[in-house]
Formats: sequence, C-alpha cells, structure tokens
Amino acid sequence: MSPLVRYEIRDRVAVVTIDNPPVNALSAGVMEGISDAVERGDDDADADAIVLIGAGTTFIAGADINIFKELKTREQSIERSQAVHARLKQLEDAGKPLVAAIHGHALGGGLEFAMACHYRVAVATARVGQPEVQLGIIPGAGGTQRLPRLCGVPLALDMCTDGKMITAARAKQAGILDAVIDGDLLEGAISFARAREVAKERRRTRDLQDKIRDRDAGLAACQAIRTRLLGVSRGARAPFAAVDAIEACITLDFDAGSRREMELFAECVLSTESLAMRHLFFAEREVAKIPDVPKDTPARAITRAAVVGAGTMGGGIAMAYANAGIPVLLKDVDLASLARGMSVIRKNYESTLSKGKITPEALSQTLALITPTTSYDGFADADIVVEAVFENLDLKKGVFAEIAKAARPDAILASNTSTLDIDEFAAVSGRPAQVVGHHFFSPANVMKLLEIVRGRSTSKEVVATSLKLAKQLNKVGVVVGNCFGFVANRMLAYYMREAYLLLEEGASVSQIDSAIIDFGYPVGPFGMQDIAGIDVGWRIRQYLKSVGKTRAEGPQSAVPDRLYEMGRYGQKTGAGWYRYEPGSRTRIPDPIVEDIAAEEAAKRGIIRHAISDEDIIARIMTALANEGAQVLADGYAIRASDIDVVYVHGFGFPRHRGGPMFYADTVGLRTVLARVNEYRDQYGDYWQPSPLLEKLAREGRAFHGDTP
Ligand code: 3H9
Repeated sequence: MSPLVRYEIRDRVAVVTIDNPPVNALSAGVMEGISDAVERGDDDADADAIVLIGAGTTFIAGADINIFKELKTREQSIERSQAVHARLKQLEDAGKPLVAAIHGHALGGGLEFAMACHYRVAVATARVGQPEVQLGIIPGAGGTQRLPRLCGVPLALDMCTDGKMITAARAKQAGILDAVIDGDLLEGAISFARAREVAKERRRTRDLQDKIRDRDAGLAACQAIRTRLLGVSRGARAPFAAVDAIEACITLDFDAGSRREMELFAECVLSTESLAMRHLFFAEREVAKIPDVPKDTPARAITRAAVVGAGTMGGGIAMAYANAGIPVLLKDVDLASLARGMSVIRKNYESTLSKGKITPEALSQTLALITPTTSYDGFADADIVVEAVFENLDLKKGVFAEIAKAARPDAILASNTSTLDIDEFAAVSGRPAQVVGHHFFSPANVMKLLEIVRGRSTSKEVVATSLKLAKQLNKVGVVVGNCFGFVANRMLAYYMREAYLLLEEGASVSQIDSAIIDFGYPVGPFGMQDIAGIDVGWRIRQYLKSVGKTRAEGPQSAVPDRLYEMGRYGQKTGAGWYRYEPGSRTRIPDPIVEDIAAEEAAKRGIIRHAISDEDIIARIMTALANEGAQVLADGYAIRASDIDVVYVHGFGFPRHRGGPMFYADTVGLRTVLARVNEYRDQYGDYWQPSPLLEKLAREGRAFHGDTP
C-alpha cells in the first residue's frame, strides 16, 4: 500500500488516513492509495464501515496542481479523467458505509473525493469549495455532476463559477455535509459511520435526483448566471465551461453528464488561460521567498501603527490597518485636513455598509481603531510608522526626521512613496536598517499589492516583518529594489507613454480604454488616471523636471499637463480624461480632450489616423514587457513572476493572461522583440530592446523558463 495513505482499524471501522504534506494534494499515488485502502476496508472482515480522513492541518486541498503540466492532448486528458471518474465510482460502490471526515479544507478534487463517499462530516472550522475556476479549469472529477445533486443547481453554479469556499455551517445547511462534529473529528466520524452501518444505510450521491429534477428552474439558473458572468468574467472562459458542465448535469444522465465534464475539462486544462492562472498560483507563493532572507528570519509583531498624512493614500492605509484589527494613529497637520480625511474614511465604510459587506457593529468597531491626531503623542507606542504625505522629497525628508524623533528607537519607519529614493529617508532617520518602502496602491484599503522597497541598509528582519505584515493586512507583499518608480510605477510609465502617444496618433481615449478592458483589465489607462488623480502625475513630472529626468524615454505628451492646467484632475473635480455628472462615476467621453490631443499631435507633426485595437494592445503590452525585462536585468525584481504578481494585484492585469511577463511568453519573445525593433524603426530610438529580451529571444527561451 502507498505510504501516502495509512490504514488501521478503530472500533471495527477502517480508518483511511491521507498523509501527503503540506495539504494532502491528490497526486497519482494518493489517489491510488485511497482506492486501495477503501477496497481493503470493504473486504476486511474486521471492518463494518470506512472513514476517510486527512493527516495534518487539512483534509485534501485538491488535485496536485503540478500534475496538469503532464497533460498535452485532449485524448490524454479525457483518458486520465476517465480513470479518476472510475475510481470515484468505485468508492461510491463500496459495500460498507464510507464517510469523509473533513477538517481544514476539502477543495477541488478533495471535495470531489468527499462527495463520492456516502456521507460527509466536518468540524465547524472546515471550509469546502470548488476553486478550479481560479486555475482556469473546471471540477474534473465529477464535481459538476455530484455537487448539484447534493446542494441544488444555484449554489453549485455559484461555487463552481466564483471558486469561493463556503463554511461548514453553510455546507451543512445546503446538504453538502451531513453533520458538523463538535469535539474530536475522528471519534465523531467513527460513531457516525457505525450508526449508518447499524441502520444499514448507504447513499450514493450519483443516484440523487431531487435537487436537479426541476429542469426548467435549473436551466433558467444557468442562463441567468451566464448573463451575470458576461459582466464580470473579463474574458475568462472557465466560468462558462463550468456552467455548461452543470447544465449537462440537468439535461443528461450521470454518465453522459460526466462525459461532458471530461470534454470541457480537457478544453480548459489545455488552454493558455489555465496555464496563466496556474502560473500565478505558484507565483503568488514564490513571491514570499527571498533568496537571502531565510524562512526562519525573525519577524516582529506589529500590534500598533501610526500613519502620517490623512490624504487619499494615508486614509486608505489607516483603513487597511484597522481592517486587520490593528489600532492606528492617523496624523495630519491641522484639524481641517484631519476632518476631511476622516470624513472620506467614514464615507468609504458607509458605502461598504450599504453593500451589506460589513455590519454596523463591525463598522463602528473598525472605525474606533483609527485615532485622528494633529500631534506625535502616542507615536512612541507604535511598532511601525508609515509616512504618507505628498510626493515631494524635501517634505518627506522633513517628516521622516520628525518621525524619527517621535517613534520608539526600534520602530520600523516605512515610506509610502511611489517613486522617491528610500535611501534618502534612511539617511535622515538615524536608523537606516529599520527604514523600508511600503508602497500601497490606490485605493489602499482595497488594492492587494504592497511593494516592499528594500533600501541599501534595510535589515532582513524588517523585510521578513514587512512580508508577514502584508499577509496580516490581507495584501500580497512583493519585495522590490530601490529604483525610480520601483517595479510597478517604473513599468507603468511605459504603459502610460504608449497610451498618450496612441491618443495623439489618432486612437480615442475611450477606444484605448475599451481595448484594454476587452483585454481583461477592470479599467483602462485613462479611466485609471481619473481615479488616481491627474494632479498626482503632474506633481511627479514637476519634480522630475526639476531634477532633469523623465519617467520614460521618448516623446513626453503635453496632453495630461494641459488637462491639469484646466483643473481637470479626474473624478474628484468632475472632469479629467472623461467628464462626470455630479455624484456619478460614469465615464462620459469628452470631445475637448480629443481636440487637445489633435492640437498636440499637430504641434509634433503627427498625421492622425485610425489604429486597430490589436495594435493598441501590441504597443502597450510590448512596452510593458520590454521595460519589465530591463527591471529584471537591473535586479530590481527578483523573478519575472514577481513582476506578474505586481501587475495582477497592483493594476488589475487580467489573471487569465498571467501578468505582463507571462503574457509576453505566450505571445513569444521572438515576436515581442520583432515588435520592439519594428517600433524603433517606425517611431524612433527611444524604443530599444532590453538586452535580456534579445538574449532570451535569440536562445528561443521565455521569461519563465521554457516557452509555454
Ligand atoms: C483540482 O482539484 C482539480 C480537480 O477537479 C480534478 C481532480 C482530478 N497542489 O497556499 P499555501 C502548496 S485543482 C500542489 O501557502 P495556506 C503551495 O504551493 C486544485 N501544491 O497554504 C504551498 O507550497 P510551498 C483545486 C499545493 O495555508 C503549500 O502547499 N484546489 C496545492 O495559505 C502551502 O500552500 C485548489 O485550488 C495543490 N492543490 O492555504 C486549492 N495546494 O510551501 C489550492 C497548496 O512550497 N490551495 N499547495 O509554497 C489553496 O487554496 C491553499 O493552499 C489552501 C491552504 C487554502 C489549501
């Protein structure tokens, strides 16, 4: 028998324990081990029933995601699925009651194995779900056929299309679980199994029909969710495939429905979408591994925080701390600024309340964690102080010097600068090892990315603490180097450069934004800038001018500066790249902006012309990948996959395309390089291929190892 699965008899019940740390993923060996052990239990004269349980912290977190790499053809995928489906039917056909005992997670194939058992019991803290869609696939071991039979079509549709887990209580209420066990899980599962044996009960999920009998209601639910998905799926295919498979559960018998699931699974698992999403699954875990900061580097506890600057960023950062249950002081220079900041925070929470995402009690508890102040009193109690004042080097340096006096000597001092040199702040802090950049993304209480900027002297302990803190704040922390704009904004400058130039060349603001949204972003470059504030970019450009730099090489479009001069700062002033009706965020195209673009184009001798959406995407994505290659070559990002994580979580780059570097790999680096060279010939020498891109393309390689 496989060492991954143990077998023992307890109280005349065969206990089958899966032991494949860390998450009992279903490798081929685990699946075989479970089949063998259940068969053994069925034949064992000393066993009246069988319990399937996980060792360690969880039941089963799903199939081992690495095994999908092995699937190269549709036939191969269908053949594998047939074998797994046969295994599950064999479990379901066991002659003795078979009970899954769930703690931790039963996800994906884990839930599918549990559903092929006759009954399922779980501890109250357990979670179950079908998260496959987050990997660009659908449940592939009968989940789309068994889940609706247990919980009905609407919940099965929700679970298989959004991939979110549900609690044990919800799963029990829906019929996915048969009991929630208080006390010891194994003891509870054994007595549950014995009771079924005494009652001579065994229930095969595939025989259940009650919850899928109402065909019309089921089909209507499928149609309704397809319509909803059109608005939210951002071009991903897997959620629709999941609906198709559940529809087959309603219209076909179990075997034919399973066959349909296998076909749809094969289509999804071989797709670029799935490759991209599996890439991100591992990239998001890899990102916390820093080569010279070992896993056991001590990380400090952050129990109290202070933020300086109650503007948009400071307020959002204070909310992020409060949302994590960490008390936070929020300081600004005067009462009026503080009152403005606190009123924005209150409005944000009230909007969350009106959407039903927070209770009134939770709202007041969370708000109470934020203490507004105009002085540095209490700063000495903070484990971390975050500076979030205007993006101006002298101002920030002054604030840093003040903070250094007010904070405890061992406190971490973090700057939320989006572009400036962390080492300049370290120099005035008197404790350079404790200075780090914590670059949040707007809105800071929502966006998941935290760029952790490592200065020349930042200690390993501060890096480890920052990574741990990012998790605590429900963010994805990515450690980046200290260059102008760090990783996110350095690359963004090239993305925006192309957007501005495409506009001058003849594409409209709304065409460029729509092309990017159709690509899968939630918002286009201009819509995004209207949210972030055109004044923010203007201020950075002024600073750069004063030090004789530009953000990205090449022509600097004057259009954003002209909007700034007209007081068009974006949504906050009711006009920017678009115009907005009072109280509305609906973007209304404004011909004035196109006129300004035409004037600026004429000044630069550009003859405006029609540009296709494909060309817009090619230009913008090529600029991103080429600069990403340079960031990587310069050592400011540790891995290409870190850049992907930055873009997915900082700017909403579509997950199903894997991030800008992975997307470039799927386009092919030879094509990307050819485009850079073509643009150089057409537009000028400011287009220069990164030597790393040239090297990889020449060698037929990709940013992420082998070409996908
Ligand atoms: C599926 O089941 C398809 C079926 O329908 C078909 C069946 C035939 N595989 O996240 P963590 C690793 S598709 C391989 O940091 P946490 C992970 O990489 C699957 N590895 O822990 C990490 O490794 P490392 C559907 C996996 O406590 C380590 O385990 N299931 C897998 O924050 C710890 O992970 C899913 O999509 C896996 N399935 O969260 C669930 N899962 O330490 C995927 C984890 O080297 N998993 N690893 O970096 C999760 O959502 C989370 O891991 C979980 C724990 C919530 C379980």
